[in-house]
Amino acid sequence: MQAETFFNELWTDYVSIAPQAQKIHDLFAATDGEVINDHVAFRTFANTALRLDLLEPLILAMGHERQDSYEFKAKKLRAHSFIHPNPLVPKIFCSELLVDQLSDSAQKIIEKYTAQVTGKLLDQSVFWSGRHWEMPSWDDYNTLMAESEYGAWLLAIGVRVNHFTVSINHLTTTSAIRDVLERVKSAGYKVNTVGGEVKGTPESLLEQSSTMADRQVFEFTGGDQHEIPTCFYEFAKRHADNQGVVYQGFIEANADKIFESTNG
Ligand code: OOG
Ligand code: NI
Repeated sequence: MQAETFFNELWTDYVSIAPQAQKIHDLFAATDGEVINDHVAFRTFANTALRLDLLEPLILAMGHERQDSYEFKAKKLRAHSFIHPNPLVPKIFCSELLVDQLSDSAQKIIEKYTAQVTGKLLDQSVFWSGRHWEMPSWDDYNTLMAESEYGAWLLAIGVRVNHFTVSINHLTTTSAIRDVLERVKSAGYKVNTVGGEVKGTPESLLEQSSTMADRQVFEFTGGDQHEIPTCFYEFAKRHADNQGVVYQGFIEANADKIFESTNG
């Protein structure tokens, strides 16, 4: 599959549950021309039919290469990032919840829903075809929430893009992340303030910020309707090192805080 088709499919699915992203995108497109996407991110459950090791070949098949690996001990996550030889093709950050580190009751809930995935053919459409199991019950969602916000989010939303990322380097009216944030905030969107609005520094070569996730009402199995966080939009400014090479990696300490954008 062409990377372009892949990212177009992802965008369509993403803005259907994060309409704020389309609006913010259009705000910048109106003044800055084409908005370039730096990366997208996926979340998944380890030890299931959608574990990271099974999703990775689908990402590599588009020409991406494994860039780096990360661990988030407190959140019980691990992740890989992937970069494409064509610098205009967005990078991909894919994390997974280390399910076997959760309590037995949390593991049972995850097993109950993810067992519905087994046997399905895995192709790239897995990333934009919504949740691959029935909507959880409100009880199961909350039981998981008590142990892992990431787990509850993933159970309700599924393996699909949780954010696209505006490349500030490619904007034409500003190159400062603070300007971008002011514009987003004055348009009425909430920004993730965990660890400060801007994560990272020019010295660490990557500055990142994100909105707080959009919210949508879902009908949980059993009939309860509740509004829960869906997906968010990120803004990334990459800096050059002493050799003039623009940093293309991710930073664990930043990522740890970006994860919190669905926690609200
Ligand atoms: C991914 C968080 C990490 C980044 O740019 O460091 C990330 C997530 O929220 O699933 O996107
Ligand atoms: Ni990100």
